[in-house]
Amino acid sequence: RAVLRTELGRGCIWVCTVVALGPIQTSPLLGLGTAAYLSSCRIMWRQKRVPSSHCSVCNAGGLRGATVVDALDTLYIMELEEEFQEAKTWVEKSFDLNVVSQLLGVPIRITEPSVAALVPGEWVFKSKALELGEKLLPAFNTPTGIPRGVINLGSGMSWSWGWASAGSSILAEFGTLHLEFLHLTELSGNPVFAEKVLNIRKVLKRVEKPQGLYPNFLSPVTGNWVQHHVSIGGLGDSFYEYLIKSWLMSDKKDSEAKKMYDDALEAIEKHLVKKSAGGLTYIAEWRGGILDHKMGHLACFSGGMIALGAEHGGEERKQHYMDLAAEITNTCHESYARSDTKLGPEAFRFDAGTEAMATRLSERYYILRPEVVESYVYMWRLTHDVKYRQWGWEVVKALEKHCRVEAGFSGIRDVYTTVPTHDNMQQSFFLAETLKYLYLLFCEDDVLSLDDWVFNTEAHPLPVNHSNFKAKASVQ
Ligand code: DMJ
Repeated sequence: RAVLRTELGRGCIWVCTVVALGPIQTSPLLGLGTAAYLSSCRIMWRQKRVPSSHCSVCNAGGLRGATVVDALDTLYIMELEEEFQEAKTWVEKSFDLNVVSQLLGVPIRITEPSVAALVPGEWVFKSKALELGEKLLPAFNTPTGIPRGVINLGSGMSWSWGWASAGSSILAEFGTLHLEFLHLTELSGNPVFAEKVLNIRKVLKRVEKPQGLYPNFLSPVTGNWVQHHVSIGGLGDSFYEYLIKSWLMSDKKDSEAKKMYDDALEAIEKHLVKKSAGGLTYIAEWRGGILDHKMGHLACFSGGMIALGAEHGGEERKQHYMDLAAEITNTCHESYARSDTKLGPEAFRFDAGTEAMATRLSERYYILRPEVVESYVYMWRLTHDVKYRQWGWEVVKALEKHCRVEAGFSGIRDVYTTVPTHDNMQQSFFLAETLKYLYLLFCEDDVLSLDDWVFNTEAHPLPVNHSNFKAKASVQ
């Protein structure tokens, strides 16, 4: 490992090495992150330019430098000390929070709470996190307390996405604040953050749910659904993830979150989970009662989520959900295995004889997304079935072969051709999530143990909270 770090420290790119895939003791994979980090972020900071041919996205969710911020804890976990210190200095001196920002994109990417937890002495991260938390609060000033999707962090003005029907807020956005905001209350002792997200939960509990399902669009004015599109992929995904993770982060005290998760999963299984003619289990989307037999790459996180929730059910229930999690993860692996690049498309379908492949040109791209390897990590940690490491290693090889570019890693426009065209974007979640999950897949289980840490939807670890957070919030 030390050798690898030295190599990586010299700017060596991607160390392809023979990895013994079998035993749990397999040495940690390697600091994959440095390739992306060194070439993209250093180019951006030091030379003050991003090569146009291999542009790295250092902005996300409206934040300049999102890649740097998003990568912080990955650098720390990979023990890349020099890079971590460099990134920390940048956060301290140059990270500007006064920008127009996406409500979801910001808190999930801000690694400060994670880093503050990982490195308790690093208070620069704590103060930045709290500053950001304060700046997000005006978005909650709506009749229901459901925040709007976009906010100017400088002025405090907020508004809904232009594309969201009838000024609605998005389930995966306002439903993906819970972990971060509770942690902000923990960090600051200020109950206001917990109050805001507990109020969101209250609104969601109260509103009638069609067939027990949660549609993706809710009015922040009336607190009613605006249209009936249900998806465990884009627009809905992380809301479900945060229910089960809220329970885990509360050290299993937050039984309300667990109940909401259990009920939601039961409705999803009843109405959306299907099996293809070829025997692949998938989760369809639902549009006012009509099923769309499509699964997005984003929905592939659900294998890991269901496995994580299954760990805590009774024996029979646990086995049932572990089987479901394994089947969904297998389907997502099939979407990779059936492509020429061995990387998966943005969405794949199960209709007209198609199984786990994209049928539309517009769905053939891969933008370095993490969800499939995310599920491999949870499945590996919870079953120790070696196939999950083998599948992860297939991804490592495919990334190296098809996505590696001069300045880091790039998405590709078509996974079904072996001469793919690069999109010249390195999304910030590639460092935050994809590389971190690949790294953890080959680590021992006690590196960020699932007993002690909960990963937020951007793979930033937050500590399991052993105190009773609800006592700190005054919401009835
Ligand atoms: C990440 O930014 C987060 O995981 C988010 O919840 C949705 N997915 C992207 C990466 O694909």
